Amino acid sequence: TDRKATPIGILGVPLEAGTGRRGASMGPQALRVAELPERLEALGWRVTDFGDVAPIAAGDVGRLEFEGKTYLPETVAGWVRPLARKAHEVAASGHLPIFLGGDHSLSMGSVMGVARHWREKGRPLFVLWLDAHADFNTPSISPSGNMHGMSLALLAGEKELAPVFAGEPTVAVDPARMCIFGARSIDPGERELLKARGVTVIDMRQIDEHGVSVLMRRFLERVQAEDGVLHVSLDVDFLDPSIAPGVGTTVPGGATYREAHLVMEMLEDSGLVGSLDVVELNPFLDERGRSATVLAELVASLFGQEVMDRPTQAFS
Ligand code: 4U7
Ligand code: MN
Ligand code: MN
Ligand code: MN
Repeated sequence: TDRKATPIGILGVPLEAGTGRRGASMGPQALRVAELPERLEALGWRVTDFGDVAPIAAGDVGRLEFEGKTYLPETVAGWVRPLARKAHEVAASGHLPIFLGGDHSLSMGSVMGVARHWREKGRPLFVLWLDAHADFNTPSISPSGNMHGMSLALLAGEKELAPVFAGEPTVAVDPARMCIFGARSIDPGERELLKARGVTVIDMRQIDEHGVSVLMRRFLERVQAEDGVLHVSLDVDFLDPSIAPGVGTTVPGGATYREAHLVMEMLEDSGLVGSLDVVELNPFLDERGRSATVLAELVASLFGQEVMDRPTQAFS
């Protein structure tokens, strides 16, 4: 089937309340300035930019519900509730959604909406979390209280985070179908919770030892075997800070330029990707647009940009 028959739908999410610092709200615009949509059009995709999501009031998510252990929960809830609705709408209208962040708490909404769509279609949803972090904290174990470090835990259905969606069920994705890839900073409480929930964690040590391609192939084969569809959540800090400094939470020892592109190229070859988040870009911390440009290039790779046509038929 021709993947490019599916139009791409872009949604900006200028949310920064999930982090401890300002600037990520400028991310969607910086990615547009780096010509992310135009690069996809040049590859033959039809692209519609649906503009930026607008937040609503979510005063019912009091600080009290989280015992004062989270930072701005009502603001984050006010963004991710309408985002989940919009994400479902864009997916249901036959678009392949790309969410431009904004901090990583936005994935609470993007994945929630996309998950509803695939549930209706009867396809199991897998999540590939490309990140230095696991984002599997809950309010009671988080060292910072920042909600961008809690999104995957919410999506796995952790009860403590249910007030974000007003107590509606939040098991968007079976934790056994989550794969964190590129991890190198996991908090002690998170580590235990990840093990208890059965999340796959591929850390940088494993990537050093086996290489990106073996590890990616292993995961993609699982998705394929279950006739699944894949949501990719790309956090800028997956990349080494030397190639992408425009992010608030740099951790040394990240993916190189080529490792990251190889991940994208393998994802493209798999044909399994149904939606994408590009999150945590902080243009205020960037150097002359470098990080925004690297991200736009990576997204192009994920949607078919290649150096040479690969003779897949002849050699497979
Ligand atoms: B990001 C952290 F403590 N784990 O919870 C936390 F190290 O979306 C960082 O991956 C979370 O950038 C980083 O605050 C969230 C911290
Ligand atoms: Mn993250
Ligand atoms: Mn629907
Ligand atoms: Mn991160």
